[in-house]
Amino acid sequence: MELSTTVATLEHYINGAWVPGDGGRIGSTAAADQSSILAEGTAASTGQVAAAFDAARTAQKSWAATPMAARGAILAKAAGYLTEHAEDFGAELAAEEGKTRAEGIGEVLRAAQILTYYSSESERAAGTVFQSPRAGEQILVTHKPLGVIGVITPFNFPIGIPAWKIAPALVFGNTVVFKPASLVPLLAMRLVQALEHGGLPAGVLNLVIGPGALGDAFIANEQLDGLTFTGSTGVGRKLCAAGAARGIPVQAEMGGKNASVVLADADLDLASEQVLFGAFRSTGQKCTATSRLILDESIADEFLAKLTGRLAQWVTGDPLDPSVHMGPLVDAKAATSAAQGIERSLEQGATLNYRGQAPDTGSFLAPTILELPDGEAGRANCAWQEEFFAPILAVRRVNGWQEAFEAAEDSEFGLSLALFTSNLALALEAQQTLDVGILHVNSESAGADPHVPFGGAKASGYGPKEQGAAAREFYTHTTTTYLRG
Ligand code: UN1
Repeated sequence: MELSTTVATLEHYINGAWVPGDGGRIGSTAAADQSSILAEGTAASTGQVAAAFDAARTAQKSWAATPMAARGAILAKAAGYLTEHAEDFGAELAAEEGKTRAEGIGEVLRAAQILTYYSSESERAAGTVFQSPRAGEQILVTHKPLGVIGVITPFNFPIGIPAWKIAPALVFGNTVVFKPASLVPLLAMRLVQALEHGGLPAGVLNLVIGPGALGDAFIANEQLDGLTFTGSTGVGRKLCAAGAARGIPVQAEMGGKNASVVLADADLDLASEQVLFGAFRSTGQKCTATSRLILDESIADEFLAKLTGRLAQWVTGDPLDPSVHMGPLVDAKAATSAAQGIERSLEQGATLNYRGQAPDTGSFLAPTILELPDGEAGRANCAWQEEFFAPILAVRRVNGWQEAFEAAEDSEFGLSLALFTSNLALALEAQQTLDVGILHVNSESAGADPHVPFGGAKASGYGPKEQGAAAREFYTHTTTTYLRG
């Protein structure tokens, strides 16, 4: 199947109608060539953001009064629509964002799976009854929607992350105003179309597309009852502070600088495969990607030989070509900034362990492994400390698990950690002592199942975790009722 050559029209979805924006011209181009226009239109104005919030407010009461099972049924129908269109939407996603077609299709199916999960959540959600210390009384804890939720999402999972925020928001009775990353508006439209197809009433979900500055209009809008955000730590912290100042909850999923730790007793074939996937799938553009590699000195050379041997088989190129393993970065700006990161790291004493092949055009970057010097110089290297969001892996060598764990903790971030060992006691030690939100033992650092909590520690996360039953904590608040007959 080839990608359609028609240029999609970008429109906003406000109060159940698709409308052009009142703002300036916007569009999206193919990540790979930075020139083929995939979608174009006009940005939403701040007035349209306000109209979207008003529509969400008006729709909220009757949406909350709609039986949860009926809300769930809409999500289930939307999931079916996405599954049916997974091939087409997945190819669009790959073209717009730069991940491979297989990864794009996988992400559309993942969004469908998330909608299905939250549809079924509508049959499970319950409150709690407590015993009372007083005779003739029961204490009930019931959950109510927060109200109107703002959803602000990044470019790297253009449908997966919106699905995992919007689905729980809706099923728990909230209405939504959604602003996707302006680089990838097409898949945001596809998700909204799927939910519209599912039968969502007008005003329940509103989509506004435009520059990052529209986010300021979200946090300032007086109808906003809660905001969920995924993106950089800098923007996330600003939003958290602004939310706290006006007394509304903000859930922020922010940066990562995730380590893979390979200990002396690890299965090196398995570990080298999983580190390859963790570091280089989706061109390293995941907050859960492996960007730090900690190797026990005794196996370091052997491990690196296995990893670079695998990497040498990888083809970087057109994301729509089925023989390609890694596509471009999302745009030329991202590629330039990552290439500058490599240069700075080399200037700070890193050595180039491996650099693969990639097309020599704007948004591509060859997979790169940097080996960092011992001691303080390695710790301080920018490739160890900064999130590049690119296919760049920084390596340090250590002696023994204590040094390895210390190195893993040496980051302001605490999202995900992959530990490769055959020693169960060390896996449990990591679980008990390392400050990360997600621990993978003998599997890659990326990935998240819809039914389990997702989120990080330290600078990686703020507020309740996402996904699974954890999502209810953010999207609802509780009333505790002391009930006497
Ligand atoms: C994954 O690892 O499959 O922005 C999901 C991100 C994360 C999602 C990671 N919020 O990359």
